[in-house]
Amino acid sequence: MIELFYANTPNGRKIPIMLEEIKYPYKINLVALKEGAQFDSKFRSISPFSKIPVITDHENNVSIFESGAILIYLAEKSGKFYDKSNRILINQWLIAQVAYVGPLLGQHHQFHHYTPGKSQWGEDRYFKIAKTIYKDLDERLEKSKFLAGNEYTIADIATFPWIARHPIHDIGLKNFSHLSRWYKDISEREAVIKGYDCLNTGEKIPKI
Ligand SMILES: N[C@@H](CCC(=O)N[C@@H](CS)C(=O)NCC(=O)O)C(=O)O
Repeated sequence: MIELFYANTPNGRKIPIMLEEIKYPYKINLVALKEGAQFDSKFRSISPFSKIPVITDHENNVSIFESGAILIYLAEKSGKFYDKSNRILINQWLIAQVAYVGPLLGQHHQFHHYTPGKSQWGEDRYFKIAKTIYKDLDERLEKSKFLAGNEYTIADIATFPWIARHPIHDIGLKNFSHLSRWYKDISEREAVIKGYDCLNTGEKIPKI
């Protein structure tokens, strides 16, 4: 049994999607971020930066923080979505997501969506970067079916929930035909639909 410490944010959603894809049973512990539950000392003992997601794998008696590390752990354990012969490429696209795509789109969320009017500089800067990320992903997906080649991998699982925030990005996903094709394909996967709504609240993946 995997215990998942979760909130329904883009980083959070990566993990139930992966768990559904590999068909592992899991139990969700909701971490109420708005109420500051991430700063609880018990939670901090498994998450030193006070962030979700975290998993505890009771079979191996191990807890793992950082979404990329969790995806790699689950991929190695299940033998899925992390083909040994393609790891150089998968690692690049996975690390690009956790180190660049996520954090920078996250800043765009903050300045453009959550605190508009606070800083024109911040709004302009991260809007421009977010548009560049869309363009660069689109260019990649023109050449490649999935981010790391022909197969769906943990790099796609990591990136998808960030693009699923496209309605608040105001960039126009539909204008990026290759990124849209990739998004639509992934959003129709049964495991992705289930993992996205892992709290069973009827939440739907935003359409293009
Ligand atoms: N690099 C981390 C980022 C995790 C992260 O930023 N989680 C956010 C939610 S998406 C969080 O827990 N925020 C709570 C806080 O900052 O207090 C990962 O990929 O797991």
